[in-house]
Amino acid sequence: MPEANFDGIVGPTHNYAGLSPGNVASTANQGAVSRPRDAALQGLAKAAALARLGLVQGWLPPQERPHVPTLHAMGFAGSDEVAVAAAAREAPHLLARASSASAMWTANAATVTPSSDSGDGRVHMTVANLRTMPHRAIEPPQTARTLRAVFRDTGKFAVHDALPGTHADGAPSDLGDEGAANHTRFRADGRAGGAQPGVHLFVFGVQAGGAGRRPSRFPARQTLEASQAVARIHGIPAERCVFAQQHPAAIDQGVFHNDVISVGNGNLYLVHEHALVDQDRVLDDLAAAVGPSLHAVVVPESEVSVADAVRTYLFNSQLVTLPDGSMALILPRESEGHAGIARLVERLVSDPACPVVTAIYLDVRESMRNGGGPACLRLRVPLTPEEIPGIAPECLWSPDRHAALEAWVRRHYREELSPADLADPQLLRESRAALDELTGLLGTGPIYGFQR
Ligand code: SUG
Repeated sequence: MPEANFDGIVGPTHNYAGLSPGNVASTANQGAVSRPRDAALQGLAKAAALARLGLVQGWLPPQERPHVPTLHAMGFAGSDEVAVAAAAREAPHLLARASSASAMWTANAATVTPSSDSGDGRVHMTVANLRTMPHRAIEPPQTARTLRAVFRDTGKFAVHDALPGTHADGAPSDLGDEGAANHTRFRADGRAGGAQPGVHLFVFGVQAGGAGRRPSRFPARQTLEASQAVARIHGIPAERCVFAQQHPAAIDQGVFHNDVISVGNGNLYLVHEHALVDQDRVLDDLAAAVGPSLHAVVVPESEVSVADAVRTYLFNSQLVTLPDGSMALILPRESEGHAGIARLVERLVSDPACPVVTAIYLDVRESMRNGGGPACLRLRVPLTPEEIPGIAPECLWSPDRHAALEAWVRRHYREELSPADLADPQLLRESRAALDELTGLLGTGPIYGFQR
């Protein structure tokens, strides 16, 4: 069974608001004019490309934005239109936070444990609390509703609410959790499905309570304690978990998630030499847990610098197992033409000991300009064939539904959007009309607040 990927459909308010300090692209493109229609079509084209390689492919719908309940909670009272207009006038940055299409990066929706690895034989998902970035911290409740509507057979799937992002008194908790972007599952062979047990690498940026090393410039979003909590909730045996710290210097250079500096699948791990603290020890621990078939490719700074990894998103490629058991590397277009990356890819593809047989470059430029590459745009869900019927069928890829979604995007999405356009009350109406129709297309039932 090849792996399943669930891509986030880019929402109609996709824009560049510069909301993520520590994410170099987000900061650099603040205020630029975005192209929501292109963004959504690029995402759908990526999903189609993966489906046509023979992988199980699905979609997860966007969230409702602007999120009026967030505006109401901040004291912008009145009707939806009045609240948006008041926020636009008095606090445009708060309106931008409530309007981000950031739920498109579904690698941050949840951490997933397949049924072969969990305590009770179900697929477990813990929704990420995303508490470090205010515009993302509003995602979890809707993410939980969405995942429960899509992975709807509770005999097969357990969707856990996000870890508490705040204490009872409202103070931020230490349990920052960014989901699958900091988690990699390995197996002794190259396969990716959920039928055989795996080994789980959880990468954290910092320890709660201030112990240990931490970055000095940019926030560390994932805490060790959050990763440990997820492993506990999912019932993964301790001997199948490895916890490792992201290098603080990497975070300070813009590696805000571990999937910006390493990528793994099956028995293959592609990792930059400066990714982790005590990296040699971590690789030894992984090899001990996975077995001698683990194939680690350590990419030196001299071949691809950390800065170039951040600029090109080489490590945010999707590394996927194809139906014949070989692997493909799906890279962002931005990494094409880099001499070091070209050499590395050539080495991977020509090495008979390395399962990668092909490299495919795809265009997800609109998402990349906000710091989201191919791997950010999808939630990986290792499944068994028996679990597929437990998923809302219209959320799974088919040529007809792909065509219907493309037509839906063309009908509803604006060609361009500037941050100033977020004030337009018509954008709220357009977005709701689009999402209302989408829940019909994807057969999820009414999942949004405005529908209830
Ligand atoms: O959380 N960007 C996202 C990008 C997430 C990428 N995901 C992974 N690496 N898995 C983030 O920083 C930018 C939004 C803005 O600035 O308008 C943003 O949220």
